[in-house]
Amino acid sequence: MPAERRTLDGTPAGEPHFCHNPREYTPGVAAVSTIPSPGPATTPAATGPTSPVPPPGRETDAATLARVAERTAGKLLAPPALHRLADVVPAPQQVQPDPTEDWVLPAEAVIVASADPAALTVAAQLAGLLRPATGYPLPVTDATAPAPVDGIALVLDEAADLGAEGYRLDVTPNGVRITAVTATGLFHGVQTLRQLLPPAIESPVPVTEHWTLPGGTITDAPRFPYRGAMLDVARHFFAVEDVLRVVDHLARYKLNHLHLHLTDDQGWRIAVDAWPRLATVGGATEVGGGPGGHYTKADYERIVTYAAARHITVVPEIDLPGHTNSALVAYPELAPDKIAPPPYTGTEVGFSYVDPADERTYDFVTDVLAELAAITPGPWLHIGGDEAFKVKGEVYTGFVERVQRIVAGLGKTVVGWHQLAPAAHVDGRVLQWWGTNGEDPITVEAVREGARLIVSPGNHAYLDMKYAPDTPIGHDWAGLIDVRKAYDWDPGSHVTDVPEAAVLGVEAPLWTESVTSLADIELLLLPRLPAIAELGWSPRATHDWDGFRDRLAGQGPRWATAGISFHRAPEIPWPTIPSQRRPSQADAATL
Ligand code: TNX
Repeated sequence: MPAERRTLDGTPAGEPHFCHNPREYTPGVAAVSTIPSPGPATTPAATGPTSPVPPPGRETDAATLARVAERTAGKLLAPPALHRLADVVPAPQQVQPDPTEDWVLPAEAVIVASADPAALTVAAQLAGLLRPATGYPLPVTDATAPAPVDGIALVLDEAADLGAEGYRLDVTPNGVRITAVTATGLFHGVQTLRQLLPPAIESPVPVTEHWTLPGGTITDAPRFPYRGAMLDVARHFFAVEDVLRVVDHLARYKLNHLHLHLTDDQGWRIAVDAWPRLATVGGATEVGGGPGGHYTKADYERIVTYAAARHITVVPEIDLPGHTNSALVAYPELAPDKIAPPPYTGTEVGFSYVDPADERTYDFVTDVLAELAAITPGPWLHIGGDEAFKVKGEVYTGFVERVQRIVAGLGKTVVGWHQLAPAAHVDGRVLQWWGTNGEDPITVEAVREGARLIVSPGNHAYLDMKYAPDTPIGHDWAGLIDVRKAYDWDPGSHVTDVPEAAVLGVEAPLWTESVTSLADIELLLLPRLPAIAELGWSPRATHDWDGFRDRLAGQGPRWATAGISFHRAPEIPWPTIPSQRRPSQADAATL
């Protein structure tokens, strides 16, 4: 039967959405059971003393019949799909639902991937995502030309017209097939597949559930190549595990860059062999007087590797020439007066700077950036450049131009806050816009000379802004940012006179002056991160607040099931959410 073309979010006119009727939602997790993980791929009919499991490839007719019967019964028993093919965040480019093509993941499903190490890695990641909740073995095999199987096929196809990150996902009664040109595309397709399964798929323990996938085809690719979030690990230090968990959140929503703000007045967070006191002394402080901390190179490489495995590029930032008090505490020779300032644990900005008139400063910058470049596989080095209030005019631009040359000499592409704009252009330069009114002739001029923009408007994309006056943590200098404010703007036209072609992408920064724990991070990140992710990924034509908030609402039970805390933003029609885990402190504060 030909697929019926629906509206972009897949909603036929007048069709009620389950989120509007929370009572219809029966979370699978309510049925958490202790079913043991099955051993080899079997069906209930094929197990038991009288029905030995035939060796693979030698199934009896009876076993085949039993499998078919079970699948058919499963379909008859299955409740109508709880969500539809279009209930995905970020919204896919194109959705063609076909409810006659639903598929129920059977216990004996296999995952077949193209015989390519990167594709097989994605297949193994998919199996790792699906095994805990299903309890199914989901063996991963390769095939030179994977044919449709009653299972999941991940197919690399160089000839497919899907771009570097796109994918196509087909759900038919034979199973699911994800096709992409690259393993990155397959990985994004897997994130979509995950959201097409019932929320109970997020359960860390086996759950009784019909693992129904809505039938049809999704064809998807991102609007912008750069989609990111920033974590400030300088104002407060966060353990590697916390950062890895943030990486997981990014991956879910198809973000592909993690910007780490590694240095600031309150702490220096990355080990540098040539300047060891940066980490040991400069890293020993944080906002509020806590112990701080720093990443060893091995820690940093762990983050980079974990992110890379999730198709995310780390963008490290060394903020220069301002925001450097912690470096001056460690090495007073870098200070303009050569006197060590006291360690700083407050939240003011703009008072510190490394001496732009001293050659030793450029040795420091070169050593730091060279060591960082050596452990950073991605193309970017972010050099900050914001709020250097005491380094003005030509001294500032001269400093920046020199540092830009150092970055280029290391074979990296320079990124900096948009204050870098008046400095001369260098090849590939990227400016990160963080203004609040979309007007800046100096940035426009830099773009005319070839700079590209990452847009992070303070009043839409800053995740450290409060949602509402009673949000327990966060700032409000750029205004309050509720979910709608985070969602309702357009990165492609936000900065006046900057054409969409010059916009590399979008990033949501999380500054951490008031953020001290993972629960705090999640409170501010979720649910606004998916809003920014959708702006970066989805075609503008899909932009629709009502549709978005319904789809976003569907993420709530997934987070709750996975034990992820989030802000129950009142403008989102959250369905009844299973309370599988005890709410975190942050949740308690905002429920
Ligand atoms: C401005 S945005 C800063 C940061 C602060 C942030 C707090 C930018 C480039 N600089 O130093 O942490 O505001 O919202």
